[in-house]
Amino acid sequence: MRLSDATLSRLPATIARPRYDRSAAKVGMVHLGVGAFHRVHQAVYADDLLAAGHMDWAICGASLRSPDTSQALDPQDGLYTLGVRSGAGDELRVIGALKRTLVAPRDPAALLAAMTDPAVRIVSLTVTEKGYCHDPATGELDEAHADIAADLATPERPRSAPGLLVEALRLRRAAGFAPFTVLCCDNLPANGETVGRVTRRLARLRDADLGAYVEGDVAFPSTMVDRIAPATTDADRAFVAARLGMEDAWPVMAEPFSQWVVEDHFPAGRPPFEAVGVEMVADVAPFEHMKLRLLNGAHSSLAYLGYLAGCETIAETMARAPFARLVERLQDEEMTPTLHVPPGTDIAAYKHALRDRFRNPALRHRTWQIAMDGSQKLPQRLLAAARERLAAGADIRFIALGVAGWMRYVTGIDEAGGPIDVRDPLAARLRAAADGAGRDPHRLAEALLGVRDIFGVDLPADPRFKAVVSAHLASLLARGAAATVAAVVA
Ligand code: CS2
Repeated sequence: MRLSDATLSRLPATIARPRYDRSAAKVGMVHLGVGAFHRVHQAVYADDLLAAGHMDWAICGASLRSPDTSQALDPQDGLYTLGVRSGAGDELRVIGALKRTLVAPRDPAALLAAMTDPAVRIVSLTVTEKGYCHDPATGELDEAHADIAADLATPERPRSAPGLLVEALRLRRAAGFAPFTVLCCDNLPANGETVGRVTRRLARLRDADLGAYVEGDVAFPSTMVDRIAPATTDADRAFVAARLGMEDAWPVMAEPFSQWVVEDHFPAGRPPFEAVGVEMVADVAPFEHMKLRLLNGAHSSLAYLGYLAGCETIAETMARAPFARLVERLQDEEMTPTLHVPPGTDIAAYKHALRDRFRNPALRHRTWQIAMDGSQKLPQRLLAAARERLAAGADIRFIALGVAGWMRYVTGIDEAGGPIDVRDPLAARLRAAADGAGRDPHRLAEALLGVRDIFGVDLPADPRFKAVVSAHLASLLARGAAATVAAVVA
């Protein structure tokens, strides 16, 4: 038996499920990038909206690459299980907000038609940092990107996220429909502004008039999104099937915590997000900095250093006292002083809760998963704060340790001499830089700091930055991550 509309009533009574009439729900949002994060976060808020009777806000979810999600969820009528895991046990809930799933490369016309439907007033995105085809150091559109070149050559068959947005907006305008609002839900700095910048630029490269339209008429509110969601494993699938008494081809797992802060700028209209716990604010920046630097900055540091020290998960890394101490010192001494704490936030309690979330023993969030795509993550997670502190003449030794951990990691060789499966759009370049430099820490630091897309031109030119990063890297190469972290936090 498989989870679907027809089998919903046969679920055990303990499993929460949609109690609304799914057939009456209408698609009001198209989402690009219907992966695990979307399904544990935005889709759950949408499910709450539908349950509260706001029936115009179901989601049509699209994958931009792989057909896997659609193949798993199509036979299930878009239904899937959310497993919320904590030390206190697991709670399962079936989510009904995904009305339809599409696969962009298989049928781009169907996706563009969905995005052009006048009932759709929001197009949201979680396509990961690299999906925006921007230069991570400057935030500008990477005009040399293969997908952008392709989308300029055949704009009516777009394959990049910015290409899809531009073509759908053009079609809506041609049909006389109001534009949708673009809602970015990725961990980018000033995410709305960044997506707006690349979308406007691409529209302008297509034609000046379209560029002016996107510039003048389309809103790109910024957001801060937060919920930890490890990749689903076969063990999770088996566990969920046993509890449901039926198969679910692709359940998703998450922690209990969830937060969504959204800039309240939706000229095309929006659901009553505040009714389901979304914080609607005028300025997201303080929330975004707090989250990217305290959570993601610490997460990436733990991922590289923990992986090197032989830890499979974040919880395992946090169980080692020096690593937990590093998180505390990084957050308290170097990151917090760079923040404007959002009004109403108790920052000490926020950090305390964060560290508890990292310790969640039930989550099994792999260090290798978080280590992915470091070239796209480092600038907003670690380097922005480093720049501000260097400008103020302040110490950066804990931030620099995360950066050095990343450098050691992208050499592709672990501490036992085995290979590391480095996943990064720049992996080949990083590996070539590392191989060319050999194991001399100064040459290695110098070679990797030369990757401008990550470090820009200012950081490599700052002797203080280079000195502290190379000193950490020397220790990582000579003594390994565990001993280095212990020495730095002592
Ligand atoms: C993580 C994030 O994989 C990663 O890089 O740092 O996905 C993190 O779990 C989320 O941002 C939490 O909201």
